[in-house]
Amino acid sequence: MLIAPRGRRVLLAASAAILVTFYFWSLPKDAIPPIQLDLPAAASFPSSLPLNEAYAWRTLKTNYPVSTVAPLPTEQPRSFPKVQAVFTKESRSSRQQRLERQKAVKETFLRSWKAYKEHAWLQDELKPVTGSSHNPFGGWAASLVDALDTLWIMDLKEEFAEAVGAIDQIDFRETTLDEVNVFETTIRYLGGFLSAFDLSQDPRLLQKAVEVGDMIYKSFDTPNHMPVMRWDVKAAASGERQVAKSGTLSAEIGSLCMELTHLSQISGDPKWFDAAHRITEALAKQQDSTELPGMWPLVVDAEKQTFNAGSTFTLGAMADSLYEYLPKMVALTGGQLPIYQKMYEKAMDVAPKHLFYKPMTPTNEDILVSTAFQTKGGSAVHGERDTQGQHLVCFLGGMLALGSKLFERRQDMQLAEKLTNGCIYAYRAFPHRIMPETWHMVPCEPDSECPWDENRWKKEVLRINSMSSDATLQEADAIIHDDALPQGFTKISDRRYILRPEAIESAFVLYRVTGRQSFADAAWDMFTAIEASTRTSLANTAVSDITRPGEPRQQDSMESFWMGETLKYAYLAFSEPGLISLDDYVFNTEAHPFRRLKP
Ligand code: DMJ
Repeated sequence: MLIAPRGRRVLLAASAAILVTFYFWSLPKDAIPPIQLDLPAAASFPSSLPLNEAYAWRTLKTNYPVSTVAPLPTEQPRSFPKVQAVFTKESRSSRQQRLERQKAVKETFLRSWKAYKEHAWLQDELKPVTGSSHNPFGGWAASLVDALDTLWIMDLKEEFAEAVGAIDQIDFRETTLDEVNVFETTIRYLGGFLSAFDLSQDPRLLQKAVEVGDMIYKSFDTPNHMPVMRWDVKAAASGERQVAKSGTLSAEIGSLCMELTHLSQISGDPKWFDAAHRITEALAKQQDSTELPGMWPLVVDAEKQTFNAGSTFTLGAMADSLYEYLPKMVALTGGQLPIYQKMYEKAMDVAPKHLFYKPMTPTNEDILVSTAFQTKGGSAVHGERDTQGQHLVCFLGGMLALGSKLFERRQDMQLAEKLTNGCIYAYRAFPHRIMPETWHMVPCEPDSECPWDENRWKKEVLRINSMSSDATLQEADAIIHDDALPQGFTKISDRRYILRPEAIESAFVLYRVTGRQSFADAAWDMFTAIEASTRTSLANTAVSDITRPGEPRQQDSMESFWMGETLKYAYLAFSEPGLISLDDYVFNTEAHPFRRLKP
């Protein structure tokens, strides 16, 4: 069949693209010459970094070049008030108890690490029941990369050396996925390499950080330079034009700044900082014009760069780390970018009033829960606060404690304690002493003493479970019984516990910030409860229902944050306070500590 000239050109171009793509994705690993890095001394960042210009993600043609690249700020970093409490000398017995606890966490970590090594080496995750593996994060060894800095911090230097020795087998030019999550790739992989580099100064880690950074940078190659967060990586690799997505989660697009800025700080190449800073500027510009001014909606439109249209507001799932990164960016950059403090203070001036509630409890606990807020008719005036609490939002106490110290917002310290105590309370309320993913409680009436009222609890159980208005309290009793609701809880919408870190994270931060032993004890209670309910013959697993007595059903899943976050925070809660001091380091949302820029 004759092919018309234009058709033939298209066909030729298509075949060429396929060939290039095939070549690109099948390049042997040793085709990339090793990078010779001329690394700086630990205390300073270099002004330039020799790079492997031949690296595939770097050599791809840019479809939408940026006209100017914002330079990294050059202002002298400033000092901030101390974040950590002054710890007094501990007694012999407390020291002994602390070290025993620390040892127990390390043993749990080592079991998981050894099982990963034996059954899932270089895969993303171990399946801790069957001893198999799977690759939901690209197949780039997510668990290994996420755990690198934990190995270093736990002084497992041999294991660390072995793991770093294996990273040259990770190839970001190949993947098992069609769609890559740019946020997860950034916080787990880029965050993991950067932190391990900060701690060890091993150049191979920086080389890897640059490789994954180059891949991530390609996701910003769109007409408005906003990233494609759920990314067709193969289309991008073949040179196809791409646009950012209209439905983008605010947490995903809003929390790339720490990792990309730190990569620029270390490498001296400002392109990553520039890419992230464009997002920050757009968020800052629209912060006051949302339906709840000061906060951003849960879902934003990255294609049109509209960050102020939407009616759901939360500090929890899907928005969380957008807020978390605001004070953390200030800590990371030594205050070189005051925009982050402004954004944070505006958001935290608004959030407590609309999102926090005190739940009614039988013991009238002075605790808080953070939930979501829904605006009505385009404004917050007739908006409605939800009642859902979540495990994911338990990071919040730690964030508020950090912000309170950095910016001398004394009122926030109380909120930080009450929110953290809310999470500790919820852990202790359930039979396995672990909080499930999501649940509901009864909010106290504003300005009331909030004494325990059994009937009010039961009526709320009926309401939230959509029972008819004439349903009886006996019917509420039946729901409470069937759904195994602890007193004060009205519904459990997601009964899983999937080895998440957030509650132990805030207990750790509050311990370091206040110096109060009760927070370290709470971290210990959480750790022992988790260990008891999730241990398998190999490692630890997510469980499908943590809310009923009896052995929880195992889900055969161990996400990389178990070794990357949960066990790291647990270990640090029982370490000398100088180990990864919050005055020297700031954690990304995947618990990877980055060195803070200091005067
Ligand atoms: C982690 O991957 C990160 O903390 C992220 O911000 C959300 N939560 C998970 C762990 O629960």
